[in-house]
Amino acid sequence: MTGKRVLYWATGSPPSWRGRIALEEKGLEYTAKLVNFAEGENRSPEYLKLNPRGQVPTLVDDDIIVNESLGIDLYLQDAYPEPSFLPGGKEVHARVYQRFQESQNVLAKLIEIMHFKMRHTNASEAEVKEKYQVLKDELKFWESYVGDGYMAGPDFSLADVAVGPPILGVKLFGGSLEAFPKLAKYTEKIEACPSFQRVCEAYKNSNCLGKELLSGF
Ligand SMILES: N[C@@H](CCC(=O)N[C@@H](CS)C(=O)NCC(=O)O)C(=O)O
Repeated sequence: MTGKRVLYWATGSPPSWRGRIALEEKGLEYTAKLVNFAEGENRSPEYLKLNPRGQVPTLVDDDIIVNESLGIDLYLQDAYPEPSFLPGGKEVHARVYQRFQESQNVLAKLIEIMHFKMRHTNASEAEVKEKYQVLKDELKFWESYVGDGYMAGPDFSLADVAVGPPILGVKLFGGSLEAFPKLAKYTEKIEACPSFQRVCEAYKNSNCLGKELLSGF
């Protein structure tokens, strides 16, 4: 064991936030290494050896390499069980696993809109509205799921590590959650966690594109 733990990430990347939040919540020491897309670092031969898709995040934990944000979160829960991201018993776990997987819908729809807006800067208002509606329809599910506590019950879990970032992303990328009062309250709650605060600050202090990308949402 050399104790080397590195998370390759990007400030404006909700999948990367998933990795950082999990590491922070586990209280693990690590180095966060920014991957500069503009300079093509994610396509460099060295990086492609770590992540053949050229994507972030990638976790290197000594001699173990993990790609895919949800894979990283599961790996960390498995390798470092405490503090646990799996509170409660079987019944709660069933909900946690479901929401964890289901969070991919929010992430995919968020990323699709962001790509659309970046590529179609001249899109009409109607086109943008139609795209926004897809994400709004998705968020309706989550508005109905979230209670007074976290996304899968009263305690913080893998579900929050997975879905917190894309939901918070709506806000950080300039959208409004006014139409989703429970989600608005939920984002305030997770934003108060030091782990989420750290990624929010890093994003806000970066010169990352996208801060107004969801304006009018
Ligand atoms: N399924 C991947 C998605 C990761 C992803 O889409 N990362 C984006 C940044 S948000 C990326 O690296 N894009 C660069 C590329 O695909 O070339 C995960 O969850 O880790």
